[in-house]
Amino acid sequence: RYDPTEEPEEEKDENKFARVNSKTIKQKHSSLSKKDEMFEASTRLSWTESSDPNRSSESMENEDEDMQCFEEEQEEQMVSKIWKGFDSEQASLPPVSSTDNFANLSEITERILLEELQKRYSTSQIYTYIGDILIAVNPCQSLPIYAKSISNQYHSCTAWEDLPPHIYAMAERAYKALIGDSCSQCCIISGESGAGKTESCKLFIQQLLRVASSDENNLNNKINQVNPLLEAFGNAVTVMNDNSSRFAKYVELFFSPEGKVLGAQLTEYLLEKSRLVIQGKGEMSFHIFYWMFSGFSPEEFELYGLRKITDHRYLRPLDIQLSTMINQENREKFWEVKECLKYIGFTQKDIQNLFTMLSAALHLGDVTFHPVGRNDAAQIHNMDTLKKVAAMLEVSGVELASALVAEYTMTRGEQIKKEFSVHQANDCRDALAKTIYGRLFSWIVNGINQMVHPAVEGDMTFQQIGIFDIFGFENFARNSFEQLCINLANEQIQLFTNEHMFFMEQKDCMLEGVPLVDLNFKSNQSTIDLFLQRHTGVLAILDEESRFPKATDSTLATKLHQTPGKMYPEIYKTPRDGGATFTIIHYAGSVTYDLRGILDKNRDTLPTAILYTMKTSNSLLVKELFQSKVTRIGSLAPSARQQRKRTTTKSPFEFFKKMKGAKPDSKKQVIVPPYASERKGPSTMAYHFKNSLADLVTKMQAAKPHFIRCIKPNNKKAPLQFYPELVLAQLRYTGVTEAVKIRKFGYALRIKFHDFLLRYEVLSRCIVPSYAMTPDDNNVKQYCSSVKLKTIRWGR
Ligand code: AD9
Ligand code: MG
Repeated sequence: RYDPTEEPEEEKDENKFARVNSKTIKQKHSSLSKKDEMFEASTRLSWTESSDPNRSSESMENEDEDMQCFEEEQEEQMVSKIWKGFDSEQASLPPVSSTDNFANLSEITERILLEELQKRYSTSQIYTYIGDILIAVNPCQSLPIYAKSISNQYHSCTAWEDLPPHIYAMAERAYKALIGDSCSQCCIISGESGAGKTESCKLFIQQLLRVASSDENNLNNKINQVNPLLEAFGNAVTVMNDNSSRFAKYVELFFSPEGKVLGAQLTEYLLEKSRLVIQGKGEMSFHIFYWMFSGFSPEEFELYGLRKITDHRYLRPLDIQLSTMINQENREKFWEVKECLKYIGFTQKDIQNLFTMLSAALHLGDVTFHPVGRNDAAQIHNMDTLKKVAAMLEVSGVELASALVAEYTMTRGEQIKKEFSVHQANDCRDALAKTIYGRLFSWIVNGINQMVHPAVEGDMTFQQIGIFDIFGFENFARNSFEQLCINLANEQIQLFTNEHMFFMEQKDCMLEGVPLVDLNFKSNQSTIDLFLQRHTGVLAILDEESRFPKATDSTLATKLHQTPGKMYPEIYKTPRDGGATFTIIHYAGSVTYDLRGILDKNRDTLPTAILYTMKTSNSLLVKELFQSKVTRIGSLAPSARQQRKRTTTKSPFEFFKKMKGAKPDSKKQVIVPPYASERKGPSTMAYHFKNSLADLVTKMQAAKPHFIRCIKPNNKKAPLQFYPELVLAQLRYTGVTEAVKIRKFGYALRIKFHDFLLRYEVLSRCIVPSYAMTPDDNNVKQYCSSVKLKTIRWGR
């Protein structure tokens, strides 16, 4: 049993961090890499700095320089890790070309678009603009276009068209708009699974951090470390992507009025917890498990009671050779995760607790049941394993054992015991493991937020740039509740993008009297209504059925076929046999959903006895994960926590409202977004999903959006292979072909009338003679308001 009291609680924050790092790094790897040496050197420096007051100022300056070098080198190495083979000396951009912006093409047909995109792709020009939208075709290989020198070029470039299209240009746009218009921005990245959304998100953030870093408290590097950490716990190998995000995230970067990054905040949505207990064909569990088994030392194996990866049922996919997952690459990744955790600020104790929980979840998966007695009630088969789990969770073994095999209810003051069948006990065990994993993930995210959150002083308000990276559209052989949520989230993003691109554009053009061509793009609003409508939507009916203990897959299917099915016959297809499936014609293709087990997934409840057992655990972490009201984040030492003045927020939404200008109250304690089951209203997955979607839309609507559309060129993850049909399907369903039309006919190039007048002042003689006599800004402003013209548009 791991004793959390063994380590002294009150070690001093930064010094402790430095000491822990330095100590553990020395102990751990006998052969240190260059990065490790640098890291060790830096931590040693920060430790000696505080412990030796007699050092000369010269040596301190040298150390500062060393530290700066180290940070710069670390950032470059971080980039090179993402883009393997990267070499800043070879960094180069393709030349500017006439096809950089498709809105400027003189002729537009699908064929031309496709040919141009393919031509560009064959010369590694993966980025293309359509007006101000960026298309990014996944290169499926590292390209030398992300070096710092290239970042600088985009940062210092004043005219959009002077450099070829690039994700850095998009980040610059958002950044310049943030500073220039003092208005929050958001970047919406969409595309199917494996199209490159997460990589784009990383690059976008990287550019912002490079140009706006304040480098206080190593914030830049800390934020850079967030992604690898999240990916370790939230990403997995799927048939579509070897590093598929199994959650959606919204990253907000907060800026000072001068444009310096002050901190970040992360919101995670809908982790696919079910992956922990079962994986589809060709798919794997979350990366961290394979990395753990590759990287644990013999002592750690001993400490967490683990031996071989093949011993554990949850990690035993039928069709993948597990032994291949234990390798040097994964070993290094595991070390990196540990370094990241430490670097961000998790204590040694936090990290040990974290791996104890992960191991407990694995052992829990190995607990099996057999039927006994006349009613075939479930009985635990392997008590030794159960005891191991109980010891790791620091709960009573007897209580845990009885909570896993029976439910207890109170009727007329009497406690009634209802024994589980083996099937029910299996479900109960898996539900507990999934809850542990899901809450642990939230705990990590909350911990990260605490470390990278901006310090708030006085009346300080922030502007922000938010970046959405969601899981891509999915269509597997069997699609369940997870795919339904993922695809609905994609529909919502699609609707937002459409609304923005088409309807706003059309409205603007109509107001300004610009003639528009007929666009045959169909809105997907009805698909959103089909799912989200109150009372009659798919999710409302699912919630209603989930309240009835006697509801079954087929009663649910009948209700769905009869209500939303009848209301939206064009999108909702009932199966011929009337069975427990339905097909939805999504914007990206039709997907058949299997309703089997969906009610249980939606209920997502743990029996009260299990909750009680967890809440009474002796482990601070388990208690924290299962307590009713979350009152603190992570388990930072109090001194470290007190060091930061923070904003108070009860939900991501409230937090957002505060950041929009209200004065945050820095005295109160930080409250994290409550865990799923503790929110008001029904504690179903569908309910929380709806809330998350609403939150997502509010965030998107409150900022100026920038769009990045990621395209997958082939299904083999192979470089330089461009399958026109696959790409065309994506161009069509994401409305890219129509977007080109609207951009072109809506006049792709635009400039504010005010800026136009100032810039083309010399031409104004013929159009505004009185203005030309006194060309100053006030006159221009007056003239602009008198003609009520906001924008000048032109095209070819
Ligand atoms: V999912 O919906 O999370 O399953 P994403 O996020 O759209 O998916 P991801 O960003 O993970 O896809 O990209 C898939 C793989 O493509 C990455 O692991 C990289 O190997 C590869 N990729 C994507 N973009 C780039 C890039 N700009 N340069 C090099 C890239 N490789
Ligand atoms: Mg992703």
